[in-house]
Amino acid sequence: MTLLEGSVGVEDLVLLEPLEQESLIRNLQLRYEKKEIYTYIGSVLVSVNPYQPLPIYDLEFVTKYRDYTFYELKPHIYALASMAYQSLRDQDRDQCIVITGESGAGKTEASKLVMSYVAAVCGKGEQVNSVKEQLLQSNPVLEAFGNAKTIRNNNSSRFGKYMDIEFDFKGSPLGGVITNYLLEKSRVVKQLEGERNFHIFYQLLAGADAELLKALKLERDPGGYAYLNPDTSRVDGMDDDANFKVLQSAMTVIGFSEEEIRQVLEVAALVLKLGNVELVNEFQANGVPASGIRDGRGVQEIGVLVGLNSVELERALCSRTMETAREKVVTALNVTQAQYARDALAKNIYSRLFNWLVDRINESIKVGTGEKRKVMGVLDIYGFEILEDNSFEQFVINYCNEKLQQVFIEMTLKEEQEEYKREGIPWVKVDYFDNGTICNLIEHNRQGILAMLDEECLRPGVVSDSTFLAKLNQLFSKHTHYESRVTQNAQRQYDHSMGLSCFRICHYAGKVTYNVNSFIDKNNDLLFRDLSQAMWKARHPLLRSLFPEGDPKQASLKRPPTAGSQFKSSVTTLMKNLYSKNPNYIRCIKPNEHQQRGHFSFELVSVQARYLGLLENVRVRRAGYAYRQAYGSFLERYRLLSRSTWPRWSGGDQEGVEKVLGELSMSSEELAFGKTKIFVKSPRTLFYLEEQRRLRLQQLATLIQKTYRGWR
Ligand code: AOV
Ligand code: MG
Repeated sequence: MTLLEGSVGVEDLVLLEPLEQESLIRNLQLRYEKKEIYTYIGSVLVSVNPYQPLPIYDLEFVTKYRDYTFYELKPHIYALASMAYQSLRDQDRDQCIVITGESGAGKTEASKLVMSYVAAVCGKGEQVNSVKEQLLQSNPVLEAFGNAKTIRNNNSSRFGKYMDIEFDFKGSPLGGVITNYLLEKSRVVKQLEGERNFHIFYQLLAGADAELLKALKLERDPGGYAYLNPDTSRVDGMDDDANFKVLQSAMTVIGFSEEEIRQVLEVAALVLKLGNVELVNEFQANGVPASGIRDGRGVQEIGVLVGLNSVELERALCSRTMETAREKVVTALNVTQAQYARDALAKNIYSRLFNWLVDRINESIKVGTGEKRKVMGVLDIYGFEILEDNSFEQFVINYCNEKLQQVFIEMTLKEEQEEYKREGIPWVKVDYFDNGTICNLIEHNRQGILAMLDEECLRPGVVSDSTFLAKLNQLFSKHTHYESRVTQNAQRQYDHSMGLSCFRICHYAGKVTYNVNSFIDKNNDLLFRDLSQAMWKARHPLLRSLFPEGDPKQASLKRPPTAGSQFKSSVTTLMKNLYSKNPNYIRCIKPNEHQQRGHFSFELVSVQARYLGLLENVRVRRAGYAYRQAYGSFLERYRLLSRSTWPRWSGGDQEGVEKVLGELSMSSEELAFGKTKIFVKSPRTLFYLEEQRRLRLQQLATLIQKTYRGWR
């Protein structure tokens, strides 16, 4: 193991001296400049996005990392994947690999590297290979429908993903299960300047042959679609046409029939065409504003495409039926309302299509019951977000990160504790920041912010974002992690700079101000019944199946769960899942804002290091004993420092280590002798050892040279 390579910084941040934010970032920078993008914190892997292809992922590397243990080679994502896989196969411990970091930091690439490594080393044979192929091909499908170009990342995942890969007792893959979280569906109808809609739309327009386009009633030019930003139809280095072929072949490998692929594309086309349905002002006979459709051709084409009565679709878009126990009242929507309804429909169709795709992939890769299996979970999920304007989406994303941090600290400490116990070493108490109160503030069943939001959404009478905020202000005025314009912060001060419609949470990673505008609406996530009923009437089997609640026979008036409570329950399930497994962490960092190779922004990385809690991580890791090593490996490295063990030693490993350290007269407080490992408290001791070793090597080299000369 190489600890101190001088110019490339330390390979393990646990060995950093002095340990501060500044030296930590400098160390990452030093390494990054030498194209060493990976660094450890104990068993945690920190990865800085190189923004260039590095020659470190080919088969040669796979083999190398398969055959060596964790610390014997340079830090690498393969080392982490290898350790996880071996521990799963040989020690029967289920694993999870948690990948976090902000947009563009390299999470998705990391998850693909882990998957491809595992695929390369696990099992052989035709059957096994076809399972591997299906698992790997789920990526291009989910990316086509779930990724988009954003300002921060040309291939940004707009959903969170957790994938369990299941293995048999020998370690050969059997299949898997994918869970997706919170697709950013607002993108379907609107994108920021310089951003794109989901890749699929451009892939379809660029890649479909003329015949398919005609059948889907589409024009090739992306400029003709209201739902696609006009000036950003191309992305540098991205070939939509080629990717469309990749998508089709991936779907085929997974097992989608030609008919299914066709229907999926028809639904995607439907979304594009909905965007072009132009709504205009109309007035009813009594002068009340209503709305209508400017040009009937679009709606007619939609009707033909998915087997819908176009008159009915128009009616569903432009009016709303209110049902009471006794009667049905139809009211006309004005243009704004009708546009809202149209966009809500498009977003709903698309996000349901996405969920359907995930379900359909799962159907193909799922493993039959009965067989006992080992599981490796891979989580690729959005990191902590602080934007200029933070809304409901940031709120739930940051909540998820708060939970992940909690799991992380608890599991890291637990693992330390267990190792000490295994090795028979007394536990040293560690002080750390416990974010339990923040999690509670958000998720408490009755008194959490999410519960308050649900309560507002379900309360009869006039509810609004501001009544929701007023409630929070009242309830949490004394909470140490909650602030708003009308509540005092921990220093008993009012913050007048905060907007009136905002509240602020002091997350573990920093303070975030959320604007409550549209919280209620986003949490409700309701689609007018008229629209779901219209969709259900379509003759298109896939489209129809996406709107089961449109079936009048099914129409119970039961309300679907709110977006917030759905998210909370999926986060809870996720956490349970993670707690049941042995965790492995990959912390991804984005070196600059420009997706540029070779450029390392100190400030930007500092912020991320804070969000990722890296310093805290090193502290926790170092709180007891910074460094531990099996007696054998330790002796192998340092035995040249003692006359008793060099050049020959025939005693036991532990005894040898005792000899070496005894001769160096180390303070006994610095060391603990476990059952199989030696524990070293401070990195300084290790530096000392390394320095002694370097001097000794020099000495030996001179000696050899002299002897050699003497011979001549
Ligand atoms: P993300 O998943 O963390 O962002 P990606 O994994 O999509 O980030 O990485 C962004 C881009 O960085 C990729 O498209 C690659 O061009 C480059 N990149 C990342 N990792 C590597 C690597 N190991 N080697 C070479 N290039 C890399 V987001 O999905 O936006 O949160 O929502
Ligand atoms: Mg991603």
